[in-house]
Amino acid sequence: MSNPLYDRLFGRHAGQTTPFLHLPDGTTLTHDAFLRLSAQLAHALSHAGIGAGDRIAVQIHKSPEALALYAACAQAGIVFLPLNTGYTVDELRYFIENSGAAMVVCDAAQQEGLRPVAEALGSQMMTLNADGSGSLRDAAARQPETFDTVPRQTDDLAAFLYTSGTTGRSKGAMLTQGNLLSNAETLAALWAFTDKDVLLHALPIFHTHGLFVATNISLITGGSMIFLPKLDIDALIKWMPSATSMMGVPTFYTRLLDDDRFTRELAQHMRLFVSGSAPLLAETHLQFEDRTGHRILERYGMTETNMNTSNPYDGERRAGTVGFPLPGVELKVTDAETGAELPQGEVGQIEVRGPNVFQGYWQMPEKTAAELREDGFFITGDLGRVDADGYVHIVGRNKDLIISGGYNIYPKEVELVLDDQPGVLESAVIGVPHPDFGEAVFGVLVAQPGEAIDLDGVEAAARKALARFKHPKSMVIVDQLPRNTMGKVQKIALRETYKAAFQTGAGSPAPAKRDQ
Ligand code: MLC
Ligand code: AMP
Repeated sequence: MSNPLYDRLFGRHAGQTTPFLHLPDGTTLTHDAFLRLSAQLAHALSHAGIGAGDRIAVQIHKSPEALALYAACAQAGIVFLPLNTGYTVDELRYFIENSGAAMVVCDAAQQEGLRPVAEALGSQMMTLNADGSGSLRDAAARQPETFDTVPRQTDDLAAFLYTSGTTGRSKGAMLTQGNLLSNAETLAALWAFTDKDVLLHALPIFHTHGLFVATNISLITGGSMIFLPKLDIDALIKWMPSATSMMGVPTFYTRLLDDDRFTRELAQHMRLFVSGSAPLLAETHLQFEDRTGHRILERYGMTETNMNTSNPYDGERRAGTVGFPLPGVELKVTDAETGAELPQGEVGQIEVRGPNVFQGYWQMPEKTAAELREDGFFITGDLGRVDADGYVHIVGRNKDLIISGGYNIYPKEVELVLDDQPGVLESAVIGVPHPDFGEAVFGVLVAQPGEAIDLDGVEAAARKALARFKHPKSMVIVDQLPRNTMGKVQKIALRETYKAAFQTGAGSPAPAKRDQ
């Protein structure tokens, strides 16, 4: 019996002493060494009683060991649940509880904070630190370097990725082996990846982009990755001469363009630059071409669907568009009210169907039914149109969502925290243009009659409750929020009012202030 995900991404490299990970200290981990490490981790998990179908919640820094844990889960049939390293204990409690994770793997620094959460739920705890040390690694060190792969099928679950919800409650998107494999195979072929490719990898590995797009493509083709812990422009510039390709969110490209050392010569040998997870401004696309002669290849995806569309590898990569539906993926633009397909060229909600589309939200049948139609089309919540040449344009969102530096923030989640603070009557959280992050979180607060709001106190509360990237980068206090005749807060009007809030100094947020 086989295990398609493990066999096709990992197992095929057994015994191969070709490089897999080039690390910042100049060392290299081969495919074979990586697999031996992952087999040891699989034994350690199995020894702890974690087996096929169990979930493990993982909040750890990017490291070869962290990636090997993903491989170990694939080999042992365990459902991998990676979590943003920025999440607070308050946020993690929900994910661990909701997923029923049998084990929590975290950095030692988080262990004490998370222990009560894990204990209350009966989840085991192990640690894996940024330097690869920790109790999981210790347990693995004593184990054999081969592991009997647990049989799985393409429709077995491989991973849960939590995506925030419009009501403030996150939903666990269930992804099967087949979902991940179909996308990896399609993209590797479409973008002409081979075992000669060296991918410059500075994305986090707890989201679709860094894990399932970048890593799975490298694995399926047998290429290697320059595996950097995070985005650091000095490191990107240092390592670029050794790379053939790079993937990043738009902030990667704007930061590179802001650096004079990023020259045509530095980028000349590169084969491919890919952007996604947030809109790449046409202006950035054009500036990049002007500077380097390369056209960034923009693609469009989401947690629930992996990748849906891509600009062509050979052919015109059109600025401001996300290209064509991937082979095997159907895309239609529909009327949000009726669900009827709209004529070509009209703007409506984007729906997609294909082997990439997830199975639904974990234990949330109503939410699944609301977004995933019975005929298999998933309602993305993005608004777009298809032009006469077939290019898809994303023109907006039908969901109240902010995308900041490629991270999603649902305003409701932030508003719930702000509304809870002393002196706050209500709040509205909006996304406004930001030179570095594309969009940034901006909070508009209204005080209770006769009361004052302590903005420092509000910030302190946000620090406890929410990951840093979700915090308003600036807040204002106003007398009242603009509402329509139905009493609904007019966020469009607020976005218009505060659209220049971050346009003053490059990247530096305007100070919190009272708006008279
Ligand atoms: C960091 N900060 C952010 C932020 N990242 N704030 C808002 N949005 C973000 N994305 C905060 C930090 O906590 C810090 O706060 C301050 O901003 C400055 O931090 P920094 O050092 O400049 O940030 P940096 O570490 O360089 O990170 C920026 C980034 C990173 C853009 C490189 O956010 C990143 O790697 N984003 C990629 C996200 C991603 O992979 N998305 C894919 C999702 S999958 P303070 O106050 O402490 O100073 C998906 C599907 C698809 O969407 O299609 O791919
Ligand atoms: P996530 O939930 O983190 O997977 O984010 C998915 C969302 O990111 C999509 O629904 C889009 O709104 C947005 N997105 C991803 N890629 C692009 C892109 N190339 N252009 C515009 N928006 C994008």
